[in-house]
Amino acid sequence: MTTIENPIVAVHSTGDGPSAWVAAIKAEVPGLDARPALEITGDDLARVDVSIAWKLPHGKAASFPNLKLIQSIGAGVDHVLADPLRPTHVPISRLIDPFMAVEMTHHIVLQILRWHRQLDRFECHKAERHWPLSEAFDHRHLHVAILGLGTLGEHLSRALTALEIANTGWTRSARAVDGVATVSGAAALDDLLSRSNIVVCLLPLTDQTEGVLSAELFAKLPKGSFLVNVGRGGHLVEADLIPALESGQLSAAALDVFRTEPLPADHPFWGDARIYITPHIAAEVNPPTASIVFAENIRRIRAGETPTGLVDLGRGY
Ligand code: NDP
Ligand code: OXD
Repeated sequence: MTTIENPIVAVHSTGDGPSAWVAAIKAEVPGLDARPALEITGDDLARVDVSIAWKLPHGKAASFPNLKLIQSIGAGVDHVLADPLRPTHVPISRLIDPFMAVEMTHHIVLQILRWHRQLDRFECHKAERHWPLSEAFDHRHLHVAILGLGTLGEHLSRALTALEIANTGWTRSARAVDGVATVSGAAALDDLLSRSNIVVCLLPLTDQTEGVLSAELFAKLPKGSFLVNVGRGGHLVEADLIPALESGQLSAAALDVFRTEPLPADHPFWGDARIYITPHIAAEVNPPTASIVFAENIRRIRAGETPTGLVDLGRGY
C-alpha cells in the first residue's frame, strides 16, 4: 500500500457544514490535517487517505487517487454507494455510534406512545376544552415488528422490552440475539406482520429493501396498524400510504425520512393529520461522539488495521 507523506483527511457534510466537522475531528486528533473536501485541489488531492462524508458530491471521492477509506457520516451508506464514480476498491465504513442508538430509541418510543396513548386526540380535545371519557389503554395489545435488528434495532428492542412492549426483530441472516425475539428471511415476515400492530423500519436501503413498505406489506398487518419509518425514504412506496390510511388498513404513520428531502411543500403528506412528519432528525449524527469513532478509524487505517463498521459491499450495508 502507498505510504502518503503528510496525509490529509477530507471532510464533507451537508448538515452542520464541513467546518464544524473539521473542528470536531481535530479536537479528537490534535495536529491532524483535516480540511473541507471541496477545498482540496491540485497536488493535495493525492495526499488524501481518508474521506469522511455525508453526501459528498458524486465524483469527488474518485479525485483522491490514494484514498484508503470512505467513512460515512451516518449509519447508512446508501449516499456513498449512490455515487456512480465511487472508487470501488476503497473500503467503506458506516458509523456505529452508541449515542445515536439512544437518540433513535427515544424518537421511536415517543412516536409509538404518541400513537398508542392517542396524544393527538387529546390535543384536539384540549383545543375544544373538552374532557372526554376514555377507555383504559392496554400495552399488552401492542406488538412491534422491528424490520432491521442491527445496532439501532437491537437497542430499540431492549428498550421496548423494558417498557413491557412486546417486539420481534426481523433480520436478513438467521441470528440469535440474547434476550431478543428474532425471525429472519422473507418467509418469516408474513407471520411476523400478521401478529404485529406496529411496524418500525430500521433497515438499510439496499436493492432488496427498496420499496419494502408497500400496500402488499400493509395488507399483511391487522387493520388499524401503525407504521414508523426511520430507515430511508426509499423504503416506502409513497403512493401506497394515503390509500392505506383511507381504507383504515393503517391508522397512522410516523415518517422521518422521505424519497425527496426536504419534503416538497406541495407534497400530499404535509396535509394529512394521520401522518406525523419529522425532518430526518430521529438520530442526528453528533460531532463530538462520532468524531471519537472517526479518530479511531483514521488511526486504524494509518496503522494498517481494519476499521470499524466495515460495509459488506456485496450486501450493500
Ligand atoms: P445495521 O447495519 O446495524 O443493521 C441493519 C439490519 O437490517 C440488520 O439486522 C440486517 O440483517 C437487516 N437487514 C438488512 N437487509 C435486510 C433484508 N433484506 N431483510 C431483512 N433484514 C435486513 O444498521 P443500523 O441499525 O446501524 O442502521 C439502520 C438504518 O437506519 C441505516 O442504514 C439508516 O438508513 C437508518 N438511519 C436513520 C437515521 C435517521 O435519523 N432517520 C439515523 C441513523 C440511521 P442482518 O442482521 O442479518 O445483517
Ligand atoms: C444516518 C442518518 O444514516 O442520519 O446516520 O440518516
